[in-house]
Amino acid sequence: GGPASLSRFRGALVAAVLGDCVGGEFEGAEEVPMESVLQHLNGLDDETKGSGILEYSDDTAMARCVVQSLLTRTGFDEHDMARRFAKEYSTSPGRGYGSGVIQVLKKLSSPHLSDVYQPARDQFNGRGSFGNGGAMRAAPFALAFPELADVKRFARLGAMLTHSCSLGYNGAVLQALAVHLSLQGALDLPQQFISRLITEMEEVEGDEAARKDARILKEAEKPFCERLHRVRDLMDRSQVSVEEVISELGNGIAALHSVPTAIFCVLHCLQPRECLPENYGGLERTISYSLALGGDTDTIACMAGAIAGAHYGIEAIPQSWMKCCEGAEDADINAERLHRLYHQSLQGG
Ligand code: R7I
Ligand code: MG
Ligand code: MG
Repeated sequence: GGPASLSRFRGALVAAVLGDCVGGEFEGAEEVPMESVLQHLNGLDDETKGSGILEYSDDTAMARCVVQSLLTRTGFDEHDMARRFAKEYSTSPGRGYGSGVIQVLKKLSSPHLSDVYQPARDQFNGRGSFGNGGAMRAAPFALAFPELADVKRFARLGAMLTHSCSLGYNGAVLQALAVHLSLQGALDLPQQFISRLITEMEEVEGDEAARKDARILKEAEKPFCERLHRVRDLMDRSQVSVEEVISELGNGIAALHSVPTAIFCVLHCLQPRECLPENYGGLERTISYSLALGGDTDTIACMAGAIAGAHYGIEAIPQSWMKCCEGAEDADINAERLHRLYHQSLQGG
């Protein structure tokens, strides 16, 4: 489809859920042979195996709250979104939440809370979390707001409800930007895509709070920009080993060690790769490659899935995968609603 087509919206939201559901199998694994990934994914085709349904984790649970809030409030409402996060956690606490964020979610359920951003600020001795929990649920912001400035602003605020460290919320901004650009068809020109992201993040990370956090955490002056430059170097090469990707970009639970990695997975899988089945399309390649990196597989596959899904569209998603992932149907329906909201705003409605 063309820029911002319905197919792209559906692809983005559904593939994010699939990445989370199929990635759960390998989360935390140090080494994941591609053979195991393909076996896991092929098993989804095999109905006779009765593999049952793959449940979604916190990544999707929180993204669903973001979607519902944006749709119900027809825009960003921090109180409503915070309430939904808290309610979701208290209803289903067993979705695999990060160990720190649980404290925030408990505090957010207090009816006496006046500043909904305060619990997040109290994390990790007052510096806030740099985990990827803000980024893993950032895609819907790109599907709700057509204007780039709104995508950046609200992805940041939405992440700050749980992640007040700039290395956490700027990961969310980067993820939302990547989905935004992909939705416009920007992945047709991969070099320009990565340059655009670097230019945008130069500005985002020029912020005083970001500079201060980077200093304290002994990171590069502009940590996400530095990683995006590494992504560009790696994507220019014909051969890259999984070990190099992990050592250059990471596969961990920090936003800095997972969002650029997810972006790399998408770029690397734009072309067929030797290690992947020939009959796989780009979306299948992206998800399977993300899993083979090991580490925070559900989250990296979820984020890569959203970016890739916005590029390839819903037609690229195998029916068999969709059928066995919890929440995939709901995501498809919600994508249509977000598409309507997005185009209403475009028309100034
Ligand atoms: O970021 P968050 O929501 O976790 C998301 C991850 C995804 O992989 C999900 O799939 C799920 O598995 O969890 O949760 P947080 O608790 O805010 O951060 C995750 C972890 O990052 C924390 O439990 C810490 O181990 C680590 N972390 C930090 N450690 C030290 N100092 C995050 N921020 C800090 C920090 O400032
Ligand atoms: Mg998870
Ligand atoms: Mg995870």
